[in-house]
Amino acid sequence: MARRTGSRAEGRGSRSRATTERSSRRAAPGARPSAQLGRAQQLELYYWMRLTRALEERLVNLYRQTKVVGGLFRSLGQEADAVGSAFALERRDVLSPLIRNLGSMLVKGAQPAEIIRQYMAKGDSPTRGRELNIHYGDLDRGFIGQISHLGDMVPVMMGVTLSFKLRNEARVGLVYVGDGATSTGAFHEGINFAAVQRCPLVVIVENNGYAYSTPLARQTAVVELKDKALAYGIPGVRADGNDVLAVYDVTKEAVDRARRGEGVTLIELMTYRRKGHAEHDNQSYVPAGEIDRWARENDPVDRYLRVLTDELEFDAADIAAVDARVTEEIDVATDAAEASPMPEPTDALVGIYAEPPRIEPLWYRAGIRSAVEAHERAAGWGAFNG
Ligand SMILES: Cc1ncc(C[n+]2csc(CCOP(=O)(O)OP(=O)(O)O)c2C)c(N)n1
Ligand SMILES: [Mg+2]
Repeated sequence: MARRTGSRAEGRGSRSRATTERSSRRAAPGARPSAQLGRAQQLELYYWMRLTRALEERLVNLYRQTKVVGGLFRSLGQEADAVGSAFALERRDVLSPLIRNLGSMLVKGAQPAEIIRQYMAKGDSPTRGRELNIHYGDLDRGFIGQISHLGDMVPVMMGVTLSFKLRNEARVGLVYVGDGATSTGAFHEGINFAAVQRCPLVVIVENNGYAYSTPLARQTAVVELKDKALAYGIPGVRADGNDVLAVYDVTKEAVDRARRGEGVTLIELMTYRRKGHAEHDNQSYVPAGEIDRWARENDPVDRYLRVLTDELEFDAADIAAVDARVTEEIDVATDAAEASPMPEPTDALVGIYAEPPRIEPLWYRAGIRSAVEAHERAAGWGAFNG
């Protein structure tokens, strides 16, 4: 058991693999898309990863103060996967995030204050307290609202990208799935149809080793998830998900390919879930030492910091300026979210199926105070004419 765990950890552990992939990137620096990134963009990648981590750490503080109403899902150790991949998209492209893609949403324009409001179920949060984490979307900014059903966003994004193709729009869609989700029927049907239609879709499989408490080897006999691509006749590639530049490179190549009309690519990003499924999960099923080893040897933020300083020659002041900016932004966002009102019962009537909401002038209207009144109260609000 110990040996199996050890070898799995070694296979996933990736110090050697990471080194190989990092060196292959270095071997032909001009050939990879990341070689085209300017200095500001190189530092921006660090900013997004640091922002993601700081925001989640702040959410943990709020959770422990019982101010987060529902569960809290972390992406600790997976920040490079989310940020590097979303960074490869253009403004007009659309991604479909999961709970561990807070970083992707931030890159696409989600604001820390709205994320905190959302977790605190505030009345002026994007879902007005009707949803308790980050299951909300904004098509203008290019992120689609996620749903919990594993794999189901693959057929949805197949449809989204088929519409891009039918309209001759040069837009690309990116859908994230976990290792566990690759064993669902929806994943299979969605990717199969997207492949045969040559939809401009990139499928990112975040192989973080676990689905809830189930390790990969207990839920699929496939060893390398990239090999599932063979069944659909599309390219499948595997990359080091904790190397933000490698993630950017592999995603950018797939995005460019999709935009050229060459269809779907499946990318398996090797990473590790250093926290439990959610904050309540004590990870008792994880072999001793595994989490510490990943934290010590393969933290994506630490690794990129070394690239920034040792290879790209940023100095300590550049890094410190980003860190200070992140702290300031999270503090300001927290204050704003804390000051937001909780929803009123009548907020539940807004933005559902009928505009204006068909409410009867009954008791609950008397003395009504609604957090959304100022924001999106429909013109005909309260004018019951049924
Ligand atoms: C179809 C379906 N089955 C089961 C669940 C319950 N469930 C929610 S998250 C999860 C594990 C997901 O694991 P993975 O796909 O590897 O993503 P990760 O959480 O590791 O990012 C499960 C089983 C679900 N939401 N949908
Ligand atoms: Mg997983």
